[in-house]
Amino acid sequence: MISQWQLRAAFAARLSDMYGREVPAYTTLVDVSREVNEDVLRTQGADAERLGSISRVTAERHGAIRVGTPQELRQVAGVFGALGMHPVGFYDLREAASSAVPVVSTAFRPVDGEELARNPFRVFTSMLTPADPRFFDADLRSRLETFLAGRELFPTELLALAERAGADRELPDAEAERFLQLAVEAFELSSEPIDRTWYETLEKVSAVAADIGGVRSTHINHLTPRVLDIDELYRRMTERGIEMIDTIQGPPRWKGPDLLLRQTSFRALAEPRALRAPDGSVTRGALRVRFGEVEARGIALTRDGRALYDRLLTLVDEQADRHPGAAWPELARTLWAEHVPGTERDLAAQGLGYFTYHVVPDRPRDGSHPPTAVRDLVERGWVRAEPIVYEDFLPRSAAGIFQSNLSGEGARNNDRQGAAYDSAWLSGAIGREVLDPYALYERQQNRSLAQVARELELDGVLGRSADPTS
Ligand code: OOG
Ligand code: NI
Repeated sequence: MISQWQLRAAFAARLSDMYGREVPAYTTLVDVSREVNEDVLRTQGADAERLGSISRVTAERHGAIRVGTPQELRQVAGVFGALGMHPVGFYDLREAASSAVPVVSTAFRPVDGEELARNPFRVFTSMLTPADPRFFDADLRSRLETFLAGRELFPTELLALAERAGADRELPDAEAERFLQLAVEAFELSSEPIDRTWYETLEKVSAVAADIGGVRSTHINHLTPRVLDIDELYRRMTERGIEMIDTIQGPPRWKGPDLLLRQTSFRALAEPRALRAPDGSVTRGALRVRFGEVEARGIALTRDGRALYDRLLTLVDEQADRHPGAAWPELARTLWAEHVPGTERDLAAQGLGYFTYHVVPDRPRDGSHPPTAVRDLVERGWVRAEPIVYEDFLPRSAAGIFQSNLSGEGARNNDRQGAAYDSAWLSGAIGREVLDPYALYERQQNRSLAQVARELELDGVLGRSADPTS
């Protein structure tokens, strides 16, 4: 029998092999990431593994895929459900992007600590929004919906195996092999000729819409390795002559703890694709839609921490507008130093970051009673705080990654009212609850506090709603 996590790890590894064959520059990115990680491990020692073991980080990937309809999203949720991955978070990239990115998204990922440690594979999954009149008029919407309704992304056999794996949380060897084969195939780039006129019609509205709704299949858009020093990676990729986008998205490089997520990518490459002209003839063309991305992960922030992050981004933007000559990362670094706690301890004490708490084996044993506040327990050496790594995505960074790799701005009519989507709508569409990432981190933190309370016999003092800031 092959368990869910083994299926997940095998799927991630096979997808990586497949994508490496399709996009050789991805292999370079993986190689350089590995070199950087080895160097960081050598210079920083155990500190380098504070946000995940080196074996987890080396195998860690996130994928990005794009589908067209709620039904396709439900099907893909079944495939990821088989791998023990659940929808977490709602991202509205229509709002986060200034150019035309007509999608709403979620991320499928494992949710509990043990599963994440085994293999944290996650997939950022976007769904097209043909019903949004800012992008699609009634005629185009109806043609698009008809086109999408007539295609099949996932064969019935795959969906049936997925359902079985989801229910049983494992598959017999032969079925597991078949499932993996079909699942990887479903995300390969198709060689079927693309109707050029239809693709171009959609491309005028949005390159993303064309990539999703202009073809009869789906494909992995990118697969992202995790690196421990993204600035160094950026330098080394540039040195190798690979053209990177202008920026690293997310928090700036600074002296304090790594927070949330920093990402960058290399520019979308021209890939040969078969195109069908109106007269039926097939020619070899090229499309630029797939790129290579890399990420560095930091500490998960609480709602307050995240509000601070969002506020600082706005502040940096305002200052950048006022001082057109100033470099964004420099402005950001200055503001960070001013407003963000420079140590993990202060992040925890101010309730800005998520941590798990653990009783220290060599705690004071002089007969004294432990203090009853989490902050005091940490400060007086009874309890140690370990950062919880951020497992999710950032809408503004995601929009930045989308945009920096689009060939054109597309078109959007902001005079029209956008179609409304939210997490509850998405849950209904998928037929599974879209989980709240904050609730997941909080549960992990609270479980560790409950354990501390049991071990130190502080039950009732450090209650279920233990607040590490108190
Ligand atoms: C998804 C872009 C967002 C990320 O890492 O933030 C993303 C896409 O291009 O389909 O992958
Ligand atoms: Ni990505």
